Amino acid sequence: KSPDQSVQKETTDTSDNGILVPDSKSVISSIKYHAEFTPSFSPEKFELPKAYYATAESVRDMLITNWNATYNFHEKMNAKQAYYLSMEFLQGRALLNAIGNLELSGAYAEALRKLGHDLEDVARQEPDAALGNGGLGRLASCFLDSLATLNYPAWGYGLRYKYGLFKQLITKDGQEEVAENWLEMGNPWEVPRNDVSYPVKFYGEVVKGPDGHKTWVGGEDIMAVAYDVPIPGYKTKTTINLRLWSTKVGPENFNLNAFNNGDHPKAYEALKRAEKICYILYPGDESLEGKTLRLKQQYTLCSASLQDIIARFERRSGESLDWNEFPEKVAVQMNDTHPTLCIPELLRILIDIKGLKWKEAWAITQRTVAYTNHTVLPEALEKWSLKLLQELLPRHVEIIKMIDNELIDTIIAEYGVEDLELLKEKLKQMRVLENIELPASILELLVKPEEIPTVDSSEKKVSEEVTETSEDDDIKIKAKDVVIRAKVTFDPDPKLPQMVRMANLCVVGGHAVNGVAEIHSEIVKNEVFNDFYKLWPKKFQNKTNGVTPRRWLSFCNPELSKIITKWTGTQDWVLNTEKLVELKKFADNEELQSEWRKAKRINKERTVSFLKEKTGYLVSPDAMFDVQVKRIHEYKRQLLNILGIVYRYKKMKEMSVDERKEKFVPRVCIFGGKAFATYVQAKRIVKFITDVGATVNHDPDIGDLLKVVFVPDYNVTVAEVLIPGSDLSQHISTAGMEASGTSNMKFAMNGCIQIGTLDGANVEIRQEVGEENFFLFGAEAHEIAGLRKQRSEGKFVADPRFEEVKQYVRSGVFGTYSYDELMGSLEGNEGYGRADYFLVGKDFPAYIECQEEVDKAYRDEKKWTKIFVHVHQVKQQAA
Ligand code: HBZ
Repeated sequence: KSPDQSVQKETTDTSDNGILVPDSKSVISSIKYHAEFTPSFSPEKFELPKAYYATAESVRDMLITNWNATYNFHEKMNAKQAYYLSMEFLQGRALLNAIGNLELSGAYAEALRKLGHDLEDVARQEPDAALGNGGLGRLASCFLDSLATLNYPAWGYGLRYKYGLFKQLITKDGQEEVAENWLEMGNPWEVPRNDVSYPVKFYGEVVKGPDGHKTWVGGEDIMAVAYDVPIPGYKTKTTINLRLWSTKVGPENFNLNAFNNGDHPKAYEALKRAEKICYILYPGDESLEGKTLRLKQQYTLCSASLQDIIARFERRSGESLDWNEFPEKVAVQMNDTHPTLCIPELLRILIDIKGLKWKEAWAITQRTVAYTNHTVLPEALEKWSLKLLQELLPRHVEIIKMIDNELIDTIIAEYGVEDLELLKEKLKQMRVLENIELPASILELLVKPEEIPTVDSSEKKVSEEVTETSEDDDIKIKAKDVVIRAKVTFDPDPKLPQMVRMANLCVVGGHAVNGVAEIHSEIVKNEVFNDFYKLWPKKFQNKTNGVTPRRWLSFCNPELSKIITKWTGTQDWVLNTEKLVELKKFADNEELQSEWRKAKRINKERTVSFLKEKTGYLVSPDAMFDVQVKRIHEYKRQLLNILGIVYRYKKMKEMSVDERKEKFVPRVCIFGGKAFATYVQAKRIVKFITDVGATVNHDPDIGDLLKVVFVPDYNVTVAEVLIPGSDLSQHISTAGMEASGTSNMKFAMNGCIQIGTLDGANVEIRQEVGEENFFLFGAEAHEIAGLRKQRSEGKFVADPRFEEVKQYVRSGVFGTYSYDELMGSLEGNEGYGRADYFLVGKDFPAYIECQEEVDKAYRDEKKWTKIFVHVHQVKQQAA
């Protein structure tokens, strides 16, 4: 329930609290007030940056009022609260979203007009809050919008990075990265909570008291300080909180003596070390430096958030505090494995600080936390070096070992000791700890008497040392010589690093594991975590991703929204996208079709100006806008798309003018997306796309028949322009590799037709929109392993068209850059690693044929518009 449903206001009503007076007159006075009293800008002028800031501050006043009401309401109700822990929140801009959700867009537009400004221009002043990389971060932000809208008692927890995702420049060399200082002009959407801070410790050691009680002492202490970002729901007073942590040190850590002695670097050392933690989103983790920093970030998020959550639980419980009630009041959802340290941290607090026993604390933890998996790529499943963890978080390593022991017990109980080889295999695959000997207590059960080696004195010494180390309520090491047996039976490989597998820790430590689309959740159950699924089938669930229809349709596409409201007769679809089904009835209606085309045209014209401004290319809105925007990754196969374009270009060049006009519809092929700064192959793909554009776009033979545009610095704001203005969108990942995709949903909601593989949420979108309305091609997930095997055995015979296109690229048509490495990766030449691992060659012929079908469909205007209307019905689970 909303905190105040009984007093839902019309937009012109006056609120009972004296601040909320959402008509244009009071909006004007609020903006003027902030323009005058917000000290961030000089007083003389009311220019755009200042207008934006003052407007945002006036909106923030309202949000804070609602935030306080929501907070007090949830405090009073003491309902179970959900906490979404995520290293990333890709919020984008807040102004239009906030006034849209508050239904004050009209009042603000009018107020600003009277003050001499246009709302859109004012909104454009806001930098994107890009505290995320891509889908995972944007999903977190969409969830917050929906949780608030649906009146859930829920908060997000994240980090307040000083520099969010880098700004991408496109130069003649491809992608260049520049730091993005999004906080430069201040951030009107955040409220620093100087009174909400928690200590976070690194390094140090664990000491054991006479009663066996463990305490983590010494090391380095920093402070995590809360910055709150109010998140308004749509048509509700509920305004939830996104609490972002920033890091600093207390004054006692400023080395005044060093400063007075002139050693300034030393004086600031601790401060810098602390502040550095929140400088940058996802620092490159190639170096040890980078790795330590990333781990510090993850632990800061987990530790500060859990301390905060626990303090709230204790306060709300008052006299009747009962730790077993914790999971009844608290749900912690981990957005991928990045916040896995929540598990040992909650255990540490419950055991070491609150005095609970292991068993009780373990049960509470498992009932509290849950894990969302977002990837099946083995290289993306996070692992941390045990050595690094041991150094940075010694107590957590002890706790992780205890969790590992619990798991080992479970595995032994499941598989028994009869077939030791099978058991060894399962232990090897499933344990949280990788390449680490088994604890002696467990080995005792496993090793057959005949395997006990003769013990010489040096080995005995080893065994005694190891016997010293372990202890705890439930885990007792029993026999010294058992450890020596371990060396025989489960010898770790000294050449391989000892690692902690975070995903396994999440699966063991939580009560639920979910994939993010039906097909992905099946892969999670049947492949990635199959052994765990067999142990705990009920833990595994599917939660297909969704996107908020407020930002991604209602606000970014007002033209289409008006039409939807007119034809469905209500605005209810903004809250309940199931209502969009109503439109199906009118799919053939000529009046609707013509309105629909007009709306699309307006959106395409907006895209034309945008592309001109960002790239200098002037494209024709008569052409089909064919768009692929997402992070650049080999599995997403931007390479397949661009090779398809190159093939098309080559064919055009071989034809007469009439022939090519007959065969191909004019297309503007738009790409956007960032490559991870150290991902060389992805950066080559960016360079390739821009090189193709540079040739094709200036080819007088081709004219408007084909244009290739790479939009620099793709982000939420760019997506809000490009998606409504697209005709066709591409979701063409190698089947089984894209967990879900979420832009596929955004495009569908905006009536864009899709070409795609049976991957991620494409599968469900296709079911929803109808097979005839989805351009499907390519190998299916269950075929991929076989196809790869075939390739590796040299049995793959490439289609001649694929050979032709690679050769064309190599011929130098697109400039002097050598594409040997890029093309070679598709062939598996020696030195290029995995031979076309993403099966571009295999799917190439099906892809270009499917694109020909798209051309044909586009020529039939009525049919195309009808597909638009159908495509639009896509169901939104997280609305
Ligand atoms: O999460 C994406 C998936 O690739 C996409 O299919 C899915 O729709 C989306 C939401 O569920 N995953 C990511 O965006 N992942 C990351 O951005 C990422 C960030 C830091 C990492 C690893 C992955 O360390």
